[in-house]
Amino acid sequence: MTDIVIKPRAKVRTKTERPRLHKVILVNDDYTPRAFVVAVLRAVFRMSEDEAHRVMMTAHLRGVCVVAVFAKDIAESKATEATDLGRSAGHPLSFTTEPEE
Ligand code: TYC
Repeated sequence: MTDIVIKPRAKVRTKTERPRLHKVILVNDDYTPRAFVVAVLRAVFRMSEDEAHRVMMTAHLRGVCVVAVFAKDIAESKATEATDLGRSAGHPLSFTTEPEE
């Protein structure tokens, strides 16, 4: 009987890279009330009133603010949840994600 020989892949990866973390970014707009932004940050990202206020003001003054860093799927679902809360209330509030360097 003839043996079937399966050739190993030419290159075997020896290094396992950690999956990159993703930033959730709060984007400023001219319409969403400040108190609403703070409430969303508190509800979705479990921030204190002070912390949420600082993040909201940073986005308000600088245009964007990094809210938190998570694994990709968690960052994306939190950004979507927070953006949807704004949309449901008729606000253009926007959260985006991007990979960390
Ligand atoms: N700029 C908004 C206002 O003046 C408040 C605001 C802050 C909205 C941060 C979005 O990400 C934001 N009402």
